[in-house]
Amino acid sequence: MFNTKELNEVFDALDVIAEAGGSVYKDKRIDMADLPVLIDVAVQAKKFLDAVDGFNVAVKEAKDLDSSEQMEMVNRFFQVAKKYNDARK
Ligand SMILES: [Ca+2]
Ligand SMILES: [Ca+2]
Repeated sequence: MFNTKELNEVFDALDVIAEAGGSVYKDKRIDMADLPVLIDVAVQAKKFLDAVDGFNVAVKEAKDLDSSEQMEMVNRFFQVAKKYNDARK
């Protein structure tokens, strides 16, 4: 049986990317003003390592979700989209 540990780590990384990406591209360009955001992403590098480490397990977890876990993952997906949209405001 699988849980959603590795999947959640993937979503944790996507959260960071969505938030930073939305913020950086808000003005349609990357410049020095975006540096603090990019540094913040770099500081959270461990989340990316965690997401990559065990990604093959995350795929197996995705194929083995029960209905409540499916809802949890759908919810996390929409959270990523929301973070991106909010960061662009
Ligand atoms: Ca920018
Ligand atoms: Ca992982």
